[in-house]
Order: sequence, then structure tokens, then C-alpha cells
Amino acid sequence: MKTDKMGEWRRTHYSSDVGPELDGKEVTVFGWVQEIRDLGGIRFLILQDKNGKVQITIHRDKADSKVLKKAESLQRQYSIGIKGVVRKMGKAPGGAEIIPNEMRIFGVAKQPLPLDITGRTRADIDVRLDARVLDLRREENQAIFRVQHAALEAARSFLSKQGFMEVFTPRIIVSATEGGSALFPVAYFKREAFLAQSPQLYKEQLILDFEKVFEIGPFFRAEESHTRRHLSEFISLDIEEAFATAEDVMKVLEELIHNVCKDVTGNCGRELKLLKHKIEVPKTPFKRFTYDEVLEELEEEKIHIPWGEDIPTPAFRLLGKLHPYYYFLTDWPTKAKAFYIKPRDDNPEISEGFDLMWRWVELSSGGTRIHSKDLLVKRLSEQGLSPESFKHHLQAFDYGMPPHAGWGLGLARLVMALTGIRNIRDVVLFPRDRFRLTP
Ligand code: AMO
Repeated sequence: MKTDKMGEWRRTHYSSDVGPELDGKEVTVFGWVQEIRDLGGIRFLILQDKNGKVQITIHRDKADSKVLKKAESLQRQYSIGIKGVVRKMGKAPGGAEIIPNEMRIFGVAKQPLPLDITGRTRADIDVRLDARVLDLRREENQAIFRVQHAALEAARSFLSKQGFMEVFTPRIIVSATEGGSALFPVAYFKREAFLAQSPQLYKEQLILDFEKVFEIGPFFRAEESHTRRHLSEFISLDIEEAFATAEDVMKVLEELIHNVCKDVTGNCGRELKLLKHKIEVPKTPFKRFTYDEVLEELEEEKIHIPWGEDIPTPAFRLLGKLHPYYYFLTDWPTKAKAFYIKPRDDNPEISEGFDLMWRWVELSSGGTRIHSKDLLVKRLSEQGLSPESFKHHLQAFDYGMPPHAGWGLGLARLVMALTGIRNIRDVVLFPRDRFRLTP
């Protein structure tokens, strides 16, 4: 089919601007045909753009013959432009419709489409992800990423106001920082390199110069586990602060969550309505439970976890039922935490590491860091890591390393909490897991 050129046509209004107050005014709108309804004498098109939907009404007996011909050749998801006149119409979405004088078809869509984006026929997640750009045209899906955008804006603005500076650290690195999940190797000329699992070492080094830093960026973990909250590539929001302890950065974290929830609630009313989700803006301070308290609580529920072990998923699910809100887990056993987390001075078996939970999902983890080089070398060895391969990081500890603390927050998991979506793949544009590398 021959398509039209955009030529001199430019959009004058988005769908969201078309309301009864524009009655009689000429507008140019662009978008995609979401629905076509034929009632004999009248053809209704629902045109969707990034802001919503608007009704285009074509009266067979009155419409221009060229418009009629084009309207008849339309199929769902064609991209089109309409020049027409707004008419007040109570029954139409937004209280107005557009009567077209001219129509241009810019892009056709292969039929049948792999998905029904109205959502009336539900498709399996893999079918949806295989046709992700089409799937993302669903208004509910767009709402998720608008919530993410608002959350990021709120987080950036909050951290900047708190005196944190945004930084970018390398994605191509030489040593592992997070145990538990494997590294992705990279062919780096003739040397061995890996994709970064986190900005951990670099953000710690940068507090030597900038004191308060934050980074938002993608990190990579060769996760064997195929779960609804793990991906091989995820965006992490990290902070690190000099002359601070775990408790100091936990305050930053709970205030950040509070501000993000408040801003998203204020700015994303339409999106949350589309998602049928209500955000409870959490009050600060968040509840804090120690590892020992949680073990006792689980024991009462007949789940026994040997002291020192990580808490398995079924136990977390139960904790989420008991605590359906944001809460901190503190005083983790040192051996369950990464090598850089500081053991407590009064009891080195217990660390100054913490996790932030939302129900049963771990959103963030962090802690006070070890700032003594000798202790860090000892902890590396205890965890079976070679201090030699961390020599460039250890060198930073020769330049007046102060006490410091920080955390990393998984953006997708935060968006799950903000939208009520249960599978991480739904809140990431192009998710990557063990089985998925495309699209
Ligand atoms: P951790 O390994 O706990 O800590 O990661 C921090 C947060 O990142 C998110 N996350 C993930 N999200 C999706 N898929 C994954 N595979 C995945 N792995 C982690 C989680 C998690 O809470 N360097 C430390 C942080 C610090 O101490 O500053 C770290 O990376 O939301």
C-alpha cells in the first residue's frame, strides 16, 4: 500500500488536549489507530498517541470522498495523521471528537497482529515480549514506564538536594564485587574482563574525592535463578557517602522512598488509575527488624533457618505477609554479607549491613563499609577472593579512606512496588534473563 508523506503537517494537539473547549477549532493530530468501529453510516476510529486516546468520527454521507476511501483502507495500528474540526461530544473519550477533513496514512501494520493490545484477549508474557514494541503500545504498559520516569525524576531531585553528585563508573571491569551470581566475561582485546555487577568498588573510591555520590545505571549478573525478580541486566540506583554509617544512609533511603512515593502519587494519577493501583505513601522512619528477630518470628511459623544462613524465598514470602509494607532488616551475620560490609566493633560475627524490604521483595541492600585496608584484605581472603586481583581498589585505601556507607536499590523492583506489578519482566522495556536475549 502506498503511504503518505508527513510533508508540512505538524501536530497541533495531543489527544489529551482535545476537549469540549476546542469545539469548532481545527486541529492536526497524529497517532496509531487503536480501534475501528463501524456502525453502517458512521465509522469511529480511536486514535492513540503518547498521552491517551481521541475519537475520530467519519459520517459516510458527509465525509470527503478521499477521507472515506482512506478510512476504509485503515487497519489497527496504522500510524496516521488527521486534520479536522473538534466537536463537543459527551459520549466520546475526553468529551469531544474530531470530524476529519483530511487524513494521511504514514505507516501500515501487518495483519493479523501478534497481540491484541486492547488487552481483551490476554497473551502469554513470552508472546508479549517477543513483540515488545507492540506490547508497549498498551496504555497500561506505557503507564508503568511513566511511573518509572516520575520515580527517577523524584529520586534524582531528592539526591541532588541532599548534596549527592551523579557519577558514571565503568561497566567493563576486572574483578567481581558481588558473590552469589556469576560474571559475564567480555573479550577485551587480549585481556580478560567482565561486565560490572555493581558500581561498588568505584563508588567507594569516589567518596575520597566527592564525598557524596550517586549513580543510576545498568549492571549485569549471570543469574542462574529464573525468578520473577531477577534479570541478567538491571538498573541500579546506588549511593555512597563519606563520614557516614549504615544508619545515616538508611535515613537517606527511607526519605528517598517516601519522596518517590509522594511524587509518583502526585504526578501519575492517570497512570495509577490505568494500573488500578494505589500507592500508600509510607511514613518515616520505616520499621527496623534485626536478623535475629526475624529468625525468631519464622521459628514461630515453623520455619527453621540455621543462624548465619541467608533467608530463603519461601521464608521471605511469609515475612511479606506478616509485614506488608517497607521495612529494614538489620544486623545480618557478617558471613552472609559481601566482603566490603563492616563487621560490628562489639561483635564481629554481626555486620553493619542491611536490606530494605517491600513486603517479601528485597529492594535494596547496603551498609557501613570496611575502611581499614588490613581488615578488607582479611575479609577478601576469608571469602576466598584474592587480594591481588583487588590491588587497584586496595590502593585507594592508602589515600586517607574515611568511614563510609551506601546502598544499591534495584530500580525495577522499586517500580514493581510502585505499580503492584508482580513480574520484573513487565517493568523492564527489554528484559534479559537466562532464556531471553531478544528482542
Ligand atoms: P545487591 O547485590 O543486594 O547489593 O543488589 C542491590 C539491589 O539490586 C537489585 N538487584 C537485582 N535486580 C534485578 N535482577 C537482579 N539480578 C538483581 N540483583 C540485584 C536488588 C538488590 O537489592 N553493591 C551492593 C549494594 C551496596 O552495598 O551498596 C549490591 O549490589 O533490588
